[in-house]
Amino acid sequence: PKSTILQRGAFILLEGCDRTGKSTQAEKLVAALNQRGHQARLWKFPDRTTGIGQMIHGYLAQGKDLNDQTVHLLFSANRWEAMDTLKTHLLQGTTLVVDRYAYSGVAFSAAKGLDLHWCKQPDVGLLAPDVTFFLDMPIEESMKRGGFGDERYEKVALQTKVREIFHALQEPNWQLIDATQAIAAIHDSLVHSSLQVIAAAKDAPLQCNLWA
Ligand code: FDM
Ligand code: MG
Repeated sequence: PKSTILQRGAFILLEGCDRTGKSTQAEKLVAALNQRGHQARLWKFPDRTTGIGQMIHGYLAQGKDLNDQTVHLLFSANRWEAMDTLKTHLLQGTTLVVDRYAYSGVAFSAAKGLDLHWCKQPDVGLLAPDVTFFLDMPIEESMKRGGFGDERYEKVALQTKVREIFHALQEPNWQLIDATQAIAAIHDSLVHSSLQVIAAAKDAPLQCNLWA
């Protein structure tokens, strides 16, 4: 019999500032892909469930102080500790819908004043996304969605800088999404693009070359 080669899943990333709808869209996208018969699952960074993730949570939500470089490296380590699991899922044919990644890592740390080049280095060689959907909207608009919460980075001035740095980090496989559109309209275009990305990625090798 003809041997069948397992086709890998796609690495689909959603990036953007706070309150742009990433988590809503990520959940809806996973459900829609599953409904269409694609194995898909959600992954969220930071993953606050690990030991490193708990240190990050203490810093973001519980007022624990850490210096900027240390926090940056913890966010990066939180991605590296997930790599084997993410690769296994992709190689087993599962598409990953990832809510934030290294672009958030660099954008937030550089917005705080760390050197952009330095910020990228710990994440060099991570799995590279097949597509990045950048959900973009003016910070004043996202603020109208009920304002920011109490976590450390939920401040207008910082988010404004983060947005600028995100724009500077754009790569050819980014798709800019106008996040002021209706939830259903954004969802439809994410599903449409994701199906194309899944079809294109299935025979391509995994790329462990982020920023390499
Ligand atoms: N954040 C997120 C970073 O500063 N670096 C990172 O590497 C990542 C993944 O953590 F303000 C910031 C972005 C946000 C905060 O993220 C918590 P969520 O998505 O709100 O949980
Ligand atoms: Mg948040």
